[in-house]
Amino acid sequence: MLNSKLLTLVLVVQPSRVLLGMKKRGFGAGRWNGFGGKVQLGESIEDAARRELLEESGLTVDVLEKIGNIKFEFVGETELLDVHVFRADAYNGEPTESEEMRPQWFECDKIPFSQMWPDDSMWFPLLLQKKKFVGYFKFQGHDVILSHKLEVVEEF
Ligand code: 6U4
Repeated sequence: MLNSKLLTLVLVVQPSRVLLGMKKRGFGAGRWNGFGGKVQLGESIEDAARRELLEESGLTVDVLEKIGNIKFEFVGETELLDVHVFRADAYNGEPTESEEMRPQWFECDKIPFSQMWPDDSMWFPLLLQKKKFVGYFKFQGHDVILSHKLEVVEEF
């Protein structure tokens, strides 16, 4: 059995643009991504999502909508990543660079998929259309997807 590690990922979406952060260190460094990280002991998943968003981007949000759940398996690793994806359509504060992330707005038709995790180009369109989804991606290394499943769901 694979152990699973709970992670969060928050995308702040405006009518024509989305906020991404360039990951400066750690897992996924060098890629644009949403803001998130590990859920701590005793913390709810949504509280972790808010904490990581604030730590990494300087933003707070009133409403976070749970929009996706993606599980990632990496061949040769014993840990499955269980990533809970949230969308926020309004935010407070100004995006601010942190030690971990450099935030930048991207127009929705200019999302830099070639500099993102390769799964993102598959589920981002669903996120932007506000469709809830569940996915599973099996990776070889960090660049190659060996197999995947992705489906739209009504509820989680
Ligand atoms: P620390 O605690 O800073 O060492 P780090 O190892 O940098 O943590 P962390 O906590 O930032 O990792 O978590 C990784 C982040 O990357 C989470 O928000 C989930 C996200 N992530 C992981 N795999 C992903 C993938 N394939 N596609 C994607 N996001 C992914 O879009």
